[in-house]
Amino acid sequence: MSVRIQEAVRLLSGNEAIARGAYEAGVKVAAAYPGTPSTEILAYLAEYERLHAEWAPNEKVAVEVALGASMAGARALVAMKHVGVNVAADPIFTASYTGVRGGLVIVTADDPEMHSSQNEQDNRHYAMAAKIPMLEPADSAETKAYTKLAFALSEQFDTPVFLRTTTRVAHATGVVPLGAVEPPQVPLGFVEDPGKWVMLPVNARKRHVAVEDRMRALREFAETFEGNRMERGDPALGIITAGVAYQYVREAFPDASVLKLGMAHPLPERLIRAFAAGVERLVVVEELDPIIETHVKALGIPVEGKDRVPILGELNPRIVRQAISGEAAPVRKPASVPNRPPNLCAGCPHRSLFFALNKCKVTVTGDIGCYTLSALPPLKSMDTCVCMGASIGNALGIEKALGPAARGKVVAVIGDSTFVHSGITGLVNVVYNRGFSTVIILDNGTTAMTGAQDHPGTGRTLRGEPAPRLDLAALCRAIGVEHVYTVNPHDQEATEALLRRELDRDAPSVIIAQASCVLLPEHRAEKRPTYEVITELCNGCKACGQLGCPAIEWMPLTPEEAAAAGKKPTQKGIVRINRLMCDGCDLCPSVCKMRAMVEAGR
Ligand SMILES: Cc1ncc(C[n+]2csc(CCOP(=O)(O)OP(=O)(O)O)c2C)c(N)n1
Repeated sequence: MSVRIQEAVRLLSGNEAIARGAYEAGVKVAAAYPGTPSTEILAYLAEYERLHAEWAPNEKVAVEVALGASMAGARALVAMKHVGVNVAADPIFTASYTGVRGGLVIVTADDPEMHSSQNEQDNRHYAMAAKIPMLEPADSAETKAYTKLAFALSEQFDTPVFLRTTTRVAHATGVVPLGAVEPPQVPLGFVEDPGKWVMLPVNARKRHVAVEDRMRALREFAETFEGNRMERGDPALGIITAGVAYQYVREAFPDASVLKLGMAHPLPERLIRAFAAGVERLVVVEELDPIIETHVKALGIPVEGKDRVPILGELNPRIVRQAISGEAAPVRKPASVPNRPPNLCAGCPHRSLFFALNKCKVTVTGDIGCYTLSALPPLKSMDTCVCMGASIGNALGIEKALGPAARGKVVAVIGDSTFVHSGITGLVNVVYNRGFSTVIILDNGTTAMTGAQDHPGTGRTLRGEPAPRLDLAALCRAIGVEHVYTVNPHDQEATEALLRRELDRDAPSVIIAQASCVLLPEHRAEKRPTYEVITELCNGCKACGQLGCPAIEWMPLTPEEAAAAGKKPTQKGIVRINRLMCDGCDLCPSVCKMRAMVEAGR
């Protein structure tokens, strides 16, 4: 009698699958800076005790740490969102030349549709520009398999390897077979090899030759890589596709012939020619830019692509069906759910800071974090937002353009994690180039926007262990800012007074607005009074509406209801504080002229 042993399987998200794949590949060092949709990869990896997993201050440092580990013979993984690759591009492009010892995998998690990003760049361009191979999985099982393969290819071809996911692949779950941990392939230890590791021009020129040889070898590999596979179907329609778009194609055209590409760079030319020769109509279905399409056209093969398939945002089976068949597919009625515009939490210290700042009537150069939500109504208090760290440079640029007229008129606001990520050099520049900018660091003690990750200023590591805490005030002083002050933004009087004083100053100054993010467990554990509205006093003026606090609710009244409540019949409603949401920040009483908002139970 034969006994069937069930292979262990798990339901994993793409991000969990990357962590599992890296673990099975024996990864020893993993580094990242958080960024949606990549953030959870490191959190999951940190659960495996055998390896070192860390939050780096930014993506460039994360890549440098991972490359160092690879130089020492360890397998290393670094993960980031698509725009993180912009920050890390400098070491990445030269790591392409140095190559690796231990396998080095760079995860780029792209965000078509910009669910949580400031742009929707297509990072397949990076693979071509940096001459680094790129694998592109379409589901969780493939994601785990490709992560392991990426380490093997990295060592085989002496190159970093990109693993590209998109939001759908990173966050969707699928069944993944688990495997055993592989033994290390490369002995640990740093081996001196200046021709490989010291990229002086004389050595880099030789390494460039090695890079071109490697790309030739990789092009051959791509021709037989089993992740680049033909699925022969009806020859009337042939579709070349990759990543999650493959799933949409299979759903929209189950009978079509499909060439699924698991490797985004380099592309398999002979395979593409063979596929094209066997179909009557050839279409490329890819999200974002026409990268495969351009390549196919460069081979002289007629193909349809972005003339039909949208270049913007995510695809889905309906869009794909309509693009290729031309038939208007029935649009499913979206589920009716209440509209919930993005908003700062009740009690968020950013709201208090921006409320005080609004009174100063200044131009606010902004940055990226939860506080960017202050750009939306009703606060509407941020005037720019470009990329992480840009606020301080933008403020100095405005100052330099406008000269003395800008004095007292421009402030930069930047979160604590963002300041450490890429704001420090901007502040160095303000001092060096004799600016008079006021910089506000919104220190809520966490990287709130991506889910409350630690950073060097929180005094805790990725695994929650104690770490030396970066002293932001001391750092700013060391940079040369003489005027550095800390204020609790919930103290409106003190905050407004400090803002006005520092805005007028003819020298750079830093205000650290320090109050905990309301979502941190230590903050939630504190007992604070909540607030309530004395209904008899509320005249429905809606002055509290300017705060945009989600705990403040508007209760409309009919003239009859108003009269019954002892109000003027013209009063349109009253406000109520949702005490389950109220965090007791004490901001709303400062805007209520009727003194209707009071500590509950008073
Ligand atoms: C180069 C880059 N890396 C990562 C991100 C994702 N991201 C956006 S803001 C942010 C940090 C937010 O933390 P902080 O500055 O402390 O502000 P908070 O959200 O806590 O208010 C991160 C990680 C990004 N947009 N760009």
